[in-house]
Amino acid sequence: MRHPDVPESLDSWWILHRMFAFDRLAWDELAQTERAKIVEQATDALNALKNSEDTDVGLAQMVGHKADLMLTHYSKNYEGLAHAQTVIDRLRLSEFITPATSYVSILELGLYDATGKIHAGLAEKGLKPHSEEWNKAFDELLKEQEKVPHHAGRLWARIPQRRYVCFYPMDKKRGEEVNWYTLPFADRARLMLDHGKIGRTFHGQVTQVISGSIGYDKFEWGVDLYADDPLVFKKLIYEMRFDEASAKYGIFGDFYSGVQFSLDQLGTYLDGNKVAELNSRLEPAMR
Ligand code: 76R
Repeated sequence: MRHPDVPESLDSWWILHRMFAFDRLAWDELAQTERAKIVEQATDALNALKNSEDTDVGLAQMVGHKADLMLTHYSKNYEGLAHAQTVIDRLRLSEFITPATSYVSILELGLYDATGKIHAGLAEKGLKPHSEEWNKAFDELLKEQEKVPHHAGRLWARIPQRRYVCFYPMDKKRGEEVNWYTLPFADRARLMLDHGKIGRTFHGQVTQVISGSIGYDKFEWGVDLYADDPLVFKKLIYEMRFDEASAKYGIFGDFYSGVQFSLDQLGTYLDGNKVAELNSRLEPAMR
């Protein structure tokens, strides 16, 4: 039975972000043959995680002291995240990368609008809220949301293959005076609608992946943004700050940004003679 104030969501990939510090000087001490072996072992393991229906993995070189390397793992089930973590931790590469921080969440598409419409539709039919009939009809209508093209395309989308990535966790404020969770449903739905409108003015310039993390991590959501130009992050996030949902209710954790690179560039990243590239030509289907 659902609390009437709760918006539904469609949930898909389990997501684990892992940030590492990389000991570059120790790596540089290694003989070329040793490096090659370690890169090969890591590349094979990462390839297995990437070329699977059930999992995906993304690599990014991060800028700033908080982390050097970010791995983004997607999995169709929670166990898959546990597996991915173990796979990485037993690599020889792990002697050179130290976990700095991590974030656990699940991709979600928020359904304020649809939830409101479903509630209204069931009320029109005269069904008693939360009766057996109501619940059944509700579940069926929610299931249909998965098939709406706008949702279907994003629900199980793989990690966006765009050069720049920005990740940060956020909450909606629960203060004594200002509290997102005590706002009436209709007000929150309106605010999210406005949020979506501002967001859509950046459509095409940025791919956003919102994941819910209540129950798994410190904040309530993880926000991943992917773009072909890093300046887009500042422009978008700044503009959002003026939107009521963010201006009044948004609370943010640390921001992380960096460049995504292709799996076959792992050796280039580790050797560090140039910035590893994202070879999206090789991965068109995953864009
Ligand atoms: O069109 C749709 O169906 C999606 C509408 C939409 C929802 C439901 C949407 C659009 N977002 C939604 C939900 Mn978003 N988003 C953020 C941030 O920095 C900040 O101020 C906030 C961080 C950004 C930058 C951003 C961008 N969004 C959410 C939620 C869940 C809230 C809930 O359920 O209560 C959060 C936490 C959140 C945060 N949002 C968009 C964007 C952009 C760019 C879009 C438009 C995407 C597009 O059309 O391409």
